[in-house]
Amino acid sequence: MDAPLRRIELVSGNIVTLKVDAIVNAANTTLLGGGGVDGAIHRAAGPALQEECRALGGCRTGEARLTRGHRLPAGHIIHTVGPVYRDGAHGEPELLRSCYQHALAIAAREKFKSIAFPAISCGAYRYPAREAADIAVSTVLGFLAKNEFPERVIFCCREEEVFDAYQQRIEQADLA
Ligand code: AR6
Repeated sequence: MDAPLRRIELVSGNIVTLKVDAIVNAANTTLLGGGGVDGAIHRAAGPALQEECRALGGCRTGEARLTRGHRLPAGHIIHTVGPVYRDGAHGEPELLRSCYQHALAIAAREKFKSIAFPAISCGAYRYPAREAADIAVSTVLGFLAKNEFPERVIFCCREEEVFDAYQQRIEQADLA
């Protein structure tokens, strides 16, 4: 197994274009679609995704559910629901960490080689980018240290501020 840091990658752009075993969706508890990355994924995957999601009956904040990728280049979608950020003292860090843990656990169970995450909660749910990047990178590195799958984790950031926060956090891990 390669060192965890060698198994992560940071890219900028649109997550729906990535040809990986699974992309992660920053959904809401209904799993029926919305704006942001959720809207982009539902548009690109096509209406059969909503049908599959409807049958799941929703998802609690901090948990995750698996569907097929439908028209996406990605084989599957792992839908997770991030916390709405209030002040950081209402369980937000634990819930955000739980999103990454649950999504990674599904990827490990399914033996997915590659998985791509958006910056969960960093848009409509207003999580501060640096704090979210810290949780995302530390949780993923911790998981990879103990698990063979997924082999590769991509962080896909659309906004420059969020990309920069991830880049800084990854550099910090590289120096440690
Ligand atoms: N590819 C990669 N990243 C993206 C894309 C994309 N196509 N589109 C947006 N982002 P958000 P949240 C970034 O709001 O904060 C939805 O309506 C975006 O710039 O998509 O978890 C759901 O239905 C930001 O950095 O998700 C929920 O109701 C990050 O993805 C709610 O929004 C997350 O922003 C979830 O809010």
